[in-house]
Amino acid sequence: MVNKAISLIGVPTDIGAGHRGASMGPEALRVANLGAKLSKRGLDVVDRGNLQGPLNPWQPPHDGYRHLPEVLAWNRAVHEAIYAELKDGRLPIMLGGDHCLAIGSISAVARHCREQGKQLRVLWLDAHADFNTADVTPSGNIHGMPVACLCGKGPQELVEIGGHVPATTPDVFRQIGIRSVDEGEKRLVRESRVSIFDMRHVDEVGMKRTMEEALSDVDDNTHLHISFDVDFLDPTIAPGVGTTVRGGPNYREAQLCMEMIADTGRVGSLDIVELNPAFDKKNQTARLAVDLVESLFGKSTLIR
Ligand code: Z70
Ligand code: MN
Ligand code: MN
Ligand code: MN
Repeated sequence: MVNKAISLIGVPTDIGAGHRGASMGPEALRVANLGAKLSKRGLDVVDRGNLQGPLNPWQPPHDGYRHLPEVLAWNRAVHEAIYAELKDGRLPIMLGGDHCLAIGSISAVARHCREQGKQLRVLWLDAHADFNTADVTPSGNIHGMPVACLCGKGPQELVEIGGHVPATTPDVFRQIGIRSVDEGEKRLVRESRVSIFDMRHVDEVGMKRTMEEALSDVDDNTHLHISFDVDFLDPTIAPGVGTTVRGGPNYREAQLCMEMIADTGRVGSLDIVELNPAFDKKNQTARLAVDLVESLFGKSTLIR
C-alpha cells in the first residue's frame, strides 16, 4: 500500500528552463485543488508551502550552462527538504518548477534508498530524455540535463549534491513518452543504455505493454520515484508547458499509465514539473495534472 502521509513542497523556479513561467506552477496546482483531492482519497496531506531560492537572472549560458549557481542553490534546498521528508517516513510531492529540480529530489531519494537498502526505480514521464551535457546542449538550459547529472555527467557541484557520486546509475531509469532528443544527446543516451520507451514503442505495442515492461522488475523492496514532466502529455490536452512536442500520450493512455503505476503500490515520491501557467488556458493543464495524480494515488475508473 502507498504511504498515506503526503507532503506537498512547492519549488517555484524557472531558472533551468528556456521560457519564464514554470515558477507559477506550484500555485496553479494548489488552485487546481491538488491537496484537497488527495485528502479526499484518504491520504493525510500537509502542504509545506514553497521552498526559497534565487530569482531568475535571465542570463545567457556560461561555459555551457545557464544559471548554474542559481540551479545549485535551488537544488540544495530541494535535496535537504526531500531527504528530511523521506527520513520522516513521508511521501514528498514536488510542485514544480522546472525539471532541473529533479537533480535535488532524485539525489535525495537515492540517498534515502541506499540507507534503507531499497531498490530505486525512476519512472521518467517526459517528451524529452533530459540527458544533455555542457558539451552537447543546444540551449545551456539545465532542465535538459538532470538525468545526465544524476548519472555523474555534469558540473561537479551538481553531480556531488547528495554526497554520493554518481547519485544514481542509468539502469534505475525507465523513460516513457520520449519523442524529442537532441543529436548529441542521442549518442549519450545510447552509450549510457538508459531504458527508453519512446512514443514509437508506445505506438507499436500500446501503453499497456509499455507499462508492463517498464514496471517488470518492481518488487516489494522497490521505491518508485515518478518524475512527471507535464510535456509528456499530448499538447492538445496539455497546452500549459513551455515546450510542447506533438504526438504524446492522449488522455486515456496517460490515465492507464498512471493507474498501472498505482497498481504496484510502490509509489514513494513524485515530481510534477514544467507546468507553465503563462501558456495555459483557464488552468486546464494544472487540472489535468491533478486528475492524473489522483489516478497515480489509486483513483480508478475500473468497475470490475
Ligand atoms: C532540449 C534542451 C527540455 C523540457 C525542454 C529541451 C529540453 N533538449 N526539457 N523542456 N522539459 O534544451 O536541452
Ligand atoms: Mn567561465
Ligand atoms: Mn523534462
Ligand atoms: Mn520535457
